[in-house]
Order: sequence, then C-alpha cells, then structure tokens
Amino acid sequence: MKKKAKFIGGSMVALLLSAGLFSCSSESKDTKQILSDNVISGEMIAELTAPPFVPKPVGSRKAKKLIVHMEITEEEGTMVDGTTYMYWTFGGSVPGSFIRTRVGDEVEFHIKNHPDSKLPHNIDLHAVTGPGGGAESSLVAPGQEKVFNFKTLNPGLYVYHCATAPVGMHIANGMYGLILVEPEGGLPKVDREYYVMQGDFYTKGAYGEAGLQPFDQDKAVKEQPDYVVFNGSVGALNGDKALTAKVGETVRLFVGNGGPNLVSSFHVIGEIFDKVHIEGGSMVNENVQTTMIPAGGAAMVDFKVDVPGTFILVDHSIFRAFHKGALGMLKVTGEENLQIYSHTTKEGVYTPEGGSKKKAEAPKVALTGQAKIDAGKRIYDATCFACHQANGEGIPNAFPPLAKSDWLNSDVNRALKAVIHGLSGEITVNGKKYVNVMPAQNLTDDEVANVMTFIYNSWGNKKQDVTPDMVRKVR
Ligand code: HEC
Ligand SMILES: [Cu+2]
Repeated sequence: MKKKAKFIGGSMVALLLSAGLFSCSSESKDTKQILSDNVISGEMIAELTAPPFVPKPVGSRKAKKLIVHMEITEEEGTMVDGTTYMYWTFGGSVPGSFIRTRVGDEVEFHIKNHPDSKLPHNIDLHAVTGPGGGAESSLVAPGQEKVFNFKTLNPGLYVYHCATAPVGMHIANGMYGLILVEPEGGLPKVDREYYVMQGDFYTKGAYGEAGLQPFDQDKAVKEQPDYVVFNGSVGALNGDKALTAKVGETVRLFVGNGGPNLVSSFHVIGEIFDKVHIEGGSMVNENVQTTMIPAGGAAMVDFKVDVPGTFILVDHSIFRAFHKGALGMLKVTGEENLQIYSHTTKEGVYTPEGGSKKKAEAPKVALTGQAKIDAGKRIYDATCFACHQANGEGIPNAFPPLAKSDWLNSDVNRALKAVIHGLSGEITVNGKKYVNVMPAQNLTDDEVANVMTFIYNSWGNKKQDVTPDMVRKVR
C-alpha cells in the first residue's frame, strides 16, 4: 500500500546532523552505563517517513527526549491493479512510518486512533523494555490518544506491531513497521538508505481476484497467503517506484518482516550483501547471499553497487516472488564495469562428444501445418505454460496472457525477440500493465518457430505462421 512520504519535524533533525565520520561503537555497555552516559539533552519531534524512505541518520547527536506522533488509520488501498484491501495502518502506510532513534533517547510516544476507525488498536514496539512492549499502555479507541514513555536501551532494528486481539488479524491487515535504535555516533555512513518490509496477506478471493477483498481467517490460520509482498502491495517497488542507486554507491536496506506467518529468505538477485546485521542486532555477518528474516524480525543489509542494471529483490522462497508478489526492484545506473561483469561475450553452437540424442531426433526438414502446431504445443506445455498457463490465459498482474494478446499479435518480430532474449520492465498487454521478468528461452530456431506458430494459431490469435528463418533474423 502506497502513500506519499510524510515528513514531520525533518528540519529539526537536519539541524542536528553533522557530516560524515560516524563510527559504529560495537563494545557492549551495561544498562546503567547507557543510562548515565546518555543524559537527555533537550527534546525534538521525531521525523517519521513512509516506506521506502527513512528519516535522516542520527549522526553524532546526543540522546534526547524524542517525541513521536503516530496516527492509526483504517483505509482502503490497492493490493494489486483492480484489487483493493482494507488496510489498518500506523501513519497511513504499510508498513507503518519508520521511526529513527538513538540509544539512550527517551521516547515520548503519542498514539492516536483516527475517529473514523472502527476498532481499538495499540502498539507493541520490540525496542521497548517493558510489559507488552508498550501494548498495555497504548490501547486507543477510535478518536482517542494515549501517551507513554520509554528509554531505548539496546541499539538495533526492531519491528513494531499492533497487539490488539485478535493479534493475528491486526498484523495481517498491515499493522507493523520498523523502529531503528542507532548506536552512539550512529551507524556507518552510506550513500542511500531504504525501508523495505515483507508481509503476507490472506484474502477471500484468490490472487488478483478483482474488487475489495476481505480478510480470510481460514487461510491465515492455515498459513496459505494469497499475497506475499514488499511494502504492502504487489509492485510497490517496481517500475517507476523501484529503488534507485548509482554505480559506486553504498546502499543500506532496513528490511523487516511483519509476517504474520511467513519467514522471509531475503535475497537481491545479482548482488552480494557486504554486511548484514543479522536479525537486526549487533552481530555483523559479511558476504551473505540470502538472509533469513523471521516474522516479527528485521535485518540491516549493506552493499556497494558495482555495475548498472535492475537488481531484483525477492523472497527466495521463490514461488512467493513470481506468483504472490514478493518481488521488488533496485535500478542501478552508471558506467558498465566489464571486468566485474562482462555480459555475453561469445555465443555459438555446442556439440558435446557423442552428440545429443535430442538433436538426433530433431527434424532435418522444418515442420509444417498441423505437425508443426503439435510440436509447438509440446514445447509450450513443457516450458511456457508454467507462467502463461495452460490456455495462454496468464495470471493477473504477474504473467501476461498470450491468448488474444494485442502485444503478441501486433508485432511478430518484437514477440520473437522477447522469447529469444527475454523481456523485462513494464509492458502493457490488453490494457493491463505488467512489470515482471521473463527469462530468455533456451530454444533452437526450429523450436521457437514451432511454439510461436502454435501460439499464433491458438486461443483467438491471428494465425501467423512463424518460420525458422524469421527467428534467425531476429536472433
Ligand atoms: C518464468 C515465467 C515465464 C516463462 C517460462 C515464459 N514467460 Fe513469457 N513472459 C513472462 C513474463 C513475466 C512476461 C512479461 C514481462 C514483462 O513484464 O516485461 C512475459 C511476456 C511474454 C510475451 C509478451 C507479452 C504477451 O503476453 O504477449 C510473450 C509473447 C511471451 N512471454 C512468450 C513466451 C513463450 C513463447 C514462452 C515459452 C517458450 C514463455 N513466454 C515463457 C514470463 C514467462
Ligand atoms: Cu490494531
């Protein structure tokens, strides 16, 4: 679920920023020492941001009384094109507003429930030391405000969530977010910081079913989500909403997992995490491919981007990425570095010793007519159908249809190119937008000709014949 970034008290925070030279104090201190080291000096209103943005770093500022104003709302938002959901939010976004503090801050937390809400809510912040993480002091009915205070004793990245019964349902409706407690002196400086949080959603209708979809308790109990997404909706980090960076920059992702049920295997395709604060704590692991983020947990992930391209954020429980929405994008622009990544430098025929059985059976003469269409159907059923489905109907918002596809029928060469070289970025098929990735299909010219002839002669398409020669020309 998306919403414009909201900045509260940002200028006050900016005044307190000093440039660079942040060091990460890793030695652990006992609680007493933290309390005495961090005598409160003054107060300020916390800057809160909607995802994927985060407030400015704390830098070298002293511990303060930090006033947080958090408003709870219940509002209909878009889950995926054509499908809406009644989200319950902290601050009007899913995940909720990002809160940035430093160790030793005394947080004065104002929790307000919008008068238009239907239900009471509260907040349990995992950064709080105290009963319920604040939940017992923060239950607010619609149109009510409550205030409680807590001291941030432990640096780290923490989840907060609603803990009002039925807890599972409140979390499943989007009531979670992240609160960062920076160590003294702040986290090491990076060029870009972003806020990404995974969540699983359970709806009466299946993935992509149109209209306002109510919460499905039965699916939630069975842990069978229809949607697994980053930042509250399918495509929240895709296309023109992708995260961005320039070659040579360092990127930090504050990654949370609201659950309510699933554990995330967080991975960025084509990147290696230089540093991961595992579970959001002080232990730093290096050179990590995939990091586990438990439900109700978080991780800080740092990496430098060395080459340009679109890097795909996924939950590597991979059906969630390609069928349930757990897919985001980081677009990196800048100079190629062919030493780090060369792209394809050579392409040719490979003939293993002893030849290939498949080759031996391949027709010497290009097929025609029904035989060609039958051969094409066999290829379709072995490769394409997994994404485009048995009758070319596709999957709404994930895989475009090949049946009666205007994109397919209006330009044969463009379609051949997509099959041979793959396709990514935004395309519009029959008036619906798709932002996804189709890998290049590893097929011979004959095979492409056969499968495309089959597709063009099925499901109401334009009955085009595709020859191996046509394929060769676009290859
Ligand atoms: C792993 C999933 C996957 C497989 C397998 C796959 N595709 Fe696709 N295909 C996609 C996605 C995703 C897109 C849209 C890409 C985008 O958003 O830019 C697409 C787009 C297309 C398009 C253009 C859009 C349209 O609907 O007309 C054609 C044509 C196409 N695929 C043909 C094929 C053929 C033929 C095969 C099998 C040889 C195949 N695809 C296999 C995922 C897949
Ligand atoms: Cu709630």
